Amino acid sequence: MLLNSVDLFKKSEKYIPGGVNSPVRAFRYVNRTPFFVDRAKGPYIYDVDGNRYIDYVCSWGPAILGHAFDPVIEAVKEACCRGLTFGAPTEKELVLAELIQKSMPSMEMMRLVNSGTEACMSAIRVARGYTKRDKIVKFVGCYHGHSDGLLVKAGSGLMTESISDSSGVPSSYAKNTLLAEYNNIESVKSLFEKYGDDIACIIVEPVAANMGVVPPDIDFLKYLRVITQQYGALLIFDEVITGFRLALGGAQEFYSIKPDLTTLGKIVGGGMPLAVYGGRKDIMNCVAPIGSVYQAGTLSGNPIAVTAGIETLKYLINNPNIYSVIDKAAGKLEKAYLDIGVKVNRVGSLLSPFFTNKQVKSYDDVMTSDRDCFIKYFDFMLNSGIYVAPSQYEAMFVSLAHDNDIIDKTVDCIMKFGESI
Ligand code: KE4
Repeated sequence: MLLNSVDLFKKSEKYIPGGVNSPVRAFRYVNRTPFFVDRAKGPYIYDVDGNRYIDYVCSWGPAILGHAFDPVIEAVKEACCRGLTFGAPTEKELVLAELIQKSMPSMEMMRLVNSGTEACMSAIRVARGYTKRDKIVKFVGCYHGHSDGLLVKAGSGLMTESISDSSGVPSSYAKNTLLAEYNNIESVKSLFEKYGDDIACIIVEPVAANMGVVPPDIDFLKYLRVITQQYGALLIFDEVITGFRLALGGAQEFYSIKPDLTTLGKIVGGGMPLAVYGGRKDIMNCVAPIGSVYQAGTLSGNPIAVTAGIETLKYLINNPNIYSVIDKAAGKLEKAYLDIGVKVNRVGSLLSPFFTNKQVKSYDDVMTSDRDCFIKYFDFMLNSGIYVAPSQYEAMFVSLAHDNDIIDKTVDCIMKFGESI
């Protein structure tokens, strides 16, 4: 007999911490046990208990074309028959790099890796190697993966679990991580006035999406570009979420700001374990084997993951109207939240409702959101067949598969929830 989610969870807890391979999946923020997934197709995700949900988590962003998108699946199937991994260069890695460079001209050179964590960790190491400086600036509530120096007041799963700094990170690592406030120019200015010549880089989510979605003030983003140039530090745009999400050229196209380095993940791998870091040629020339900054990986540029990435990017490049389609669809959801009196932040197909009376423009504003109300919302949506992120500090993603009927059903559900509060 096939086990149900409750039994699978109980059994998984014996072997895997929290029964899950990434904390937010445990549904602890919403005081529930998680469903276990059987499969997904298009806008839907199916659990092992026979339930079907409209999925707005989209695997935390990658599924911009919907789940199991046929052209990607067909290409991956064909690639698998040619071998899963070689540990040697393939033409496909070059093809993907060219597609990325064509979409994001600032990425003059790049390295393919296997996770956003690895991309951000490597980009910071390159920034330190290039500038010969140790300190970095990140923003409270922003999340750049789980490498040691970045688990300081990070967002996403740490906020969900109310962990401000992960244990196991030596204070000697954390001391080189300077913290500023998102959308607060003064907080950045004061750090540079005090440490400017020791700062290797700023790493920033150009749209914060790991404390819920908090859009940047454009003057804030522009200031980051100016202050880093002024002090000889590098600007790293962490576009793991925004890359290929806001536009083909990501947030750097959307806001017309050119970073020195960029990290990509999620969409760029089409749902497979693939991420990228890259940027100015003179900086990337520091990377081994041509430079002294070391980074390596057995499955870096894996041919199956690269195949999924190529097919995804090719479809996005050949169908640029997708971005206006998903923007419009997300706009309908935004209006529904506003109509029921819930605050909402949206940038393109990325959005988050907040259960607070404040306009959410900062980490402190996010923290005024009411968790009990969020849990009521999550429960209502899930019981209505709609799966949104099980945490206030995650984003909602709209995909090409969320067609008008799906969006209308979701709007109806949001309106009904509004009647219940
Ligand atoms: P990964 O190592 O999870 O592939 O990427 C880390 C990362 C880096 N930068 C940004 C802006 C990110 O959002 C992420 C990872 N995002 C979270 C969800 N917000 C992944 C989900 C999870 O941790 O389970």
